[in-house]
Amino acid sequence: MLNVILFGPPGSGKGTQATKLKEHFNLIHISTGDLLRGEIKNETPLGVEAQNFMDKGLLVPDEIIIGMISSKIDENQDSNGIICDGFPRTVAQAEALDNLLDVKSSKIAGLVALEVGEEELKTRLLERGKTSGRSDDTDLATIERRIVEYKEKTAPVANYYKADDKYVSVAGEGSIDEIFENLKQVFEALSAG
Ligand code: B4P
Repeated sequence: MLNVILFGPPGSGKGTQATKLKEHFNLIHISTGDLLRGEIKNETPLGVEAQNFMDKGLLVPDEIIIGMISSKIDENQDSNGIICDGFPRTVAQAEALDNLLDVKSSKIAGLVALEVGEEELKTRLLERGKTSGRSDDTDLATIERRIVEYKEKTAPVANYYKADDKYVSVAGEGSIDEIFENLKQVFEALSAG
């Protein structure tokens, strides 16, 4: 199985590129952001709780995310592999993901980090906020809070995978197609082992 984490700060293009990569490599795309927005739309208890955090630009508590990922991985046991988009976002989530895959005798092949400068992130998210209806994209202070959360809680996840020699960095600025071509090469190398 080819299980890859697509990693990077908010607005770095994880969701955009995961959609293209899943088609090309026939993988399952699991996005915790999309799952949470689905729960919010359906007004479930989980969604109501998550929205409080997301609207403030904060990460949703690990217990909620780990439960959600666990059921998604169970549903997709027979796939060629998984693109993890938007998780793990904390070291606790990374450890939980390793344990979930271990039970299925599977593992993460690599973490692929999209590198994008902070000004570009803010521009992209504010631009998306004009049309997305996402409350976390419309307010600059909330976007800045998300970037701080990333630096404090999510960036350390890269070190967790660096220690295992599973970290690959890719430039995330440029055209969507250019970045996709570079990512394809990285995924091919990971799939060749
Ligand atoms: P997510 O839904 O994961 O999304 P994201 O960080 O906003 O963005 P992504 O990097 O996927 O960017 P995209 O491709 O869309 O998180 C939202 C919130 O959910 C979090 O703040 C948190 O509260 C919560 N959450 C989610 N997962 C969690 C977890 N595991 N633990 C705790 N909390 C969690 O691209 C952004 C924009 O840029 C788009 O408009 C796109 O068109 C544009 N773009 C992309 N590539 C471009 C390029 N090359 N050039 C120009 N524009 C580009």
